[in-house]
Amino acid sequence: MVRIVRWRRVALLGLMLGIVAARADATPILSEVFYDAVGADDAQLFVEIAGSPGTSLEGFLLEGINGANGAAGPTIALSGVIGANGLFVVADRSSDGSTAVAVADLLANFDFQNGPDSVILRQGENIVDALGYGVFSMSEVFAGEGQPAPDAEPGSSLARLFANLDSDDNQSDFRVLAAPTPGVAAFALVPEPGVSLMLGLGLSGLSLAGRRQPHRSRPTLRPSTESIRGLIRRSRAWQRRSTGTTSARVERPAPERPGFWTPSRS
Ligand SMILES: [Ca+2]
Ligand SMILES: [Ca+2]
Ligand SMILES: [Ca+2]
Repeated sequence: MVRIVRWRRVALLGLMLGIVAARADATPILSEVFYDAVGADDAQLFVEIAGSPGTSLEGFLLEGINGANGAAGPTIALSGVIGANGLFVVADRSSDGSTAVAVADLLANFDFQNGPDSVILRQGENIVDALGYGVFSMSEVFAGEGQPAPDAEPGSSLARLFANLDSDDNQSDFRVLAAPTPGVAAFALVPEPGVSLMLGLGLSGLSLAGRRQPHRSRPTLRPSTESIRGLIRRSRAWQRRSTGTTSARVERPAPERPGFWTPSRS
């Protein structure tokens, strides 16, 4: 009975991951926003967008929404195509046309405000993703999703835990990155339809993992991401043991079972 309860939890989590990942992959989303540099913001800021490689951003717009009064602007009309690594970086340029952003696919002149404010990504008039950050009072305008992300300190950015996972809750989807990473991000593996079904049935393990960028040696994963991967690794090891697999890897001592699988006792 205890084992059935555990499998149900794995099945539910697997199903949720499959659904969330598939939904996020269909439309470009915001993956990182850097709006407040140390010192002057000019030519330092960027917005990173994640989506399927080859997706055209023609017709998409980035826009700031002023938390004080809901006014829109700056508005940046996007153009270009999401690269092979699934990312596209819109970087602020200075008056001479240059930028200090290390990786840039499109240059534009913009400066998003410190929070409480929001940045939205829309396709025409249709808002496809939004990030609100900071503490909003009752009279201020939050144009993000769910609960706002924290306001990042100068020099820090707001980035998704996984660039392609979007639960439409800014607080849980985004974290503060002390060192912004334009053009680099961790992705969750999107299960194939058949694998999604297996996940739903509890017959397969969780299949989240960071994906390396082809042009980088290794993406920098923050502690929160590392702990998620560690949790998944431990889950897989325990799952192999519980299903009686006889692979060589099972011969090694199995680590502690993840805490969240322990059934609650009343
Ligand atoms: Ca700013
Ligand atoms: Ca969203
Ligand atoms: Ca990034």
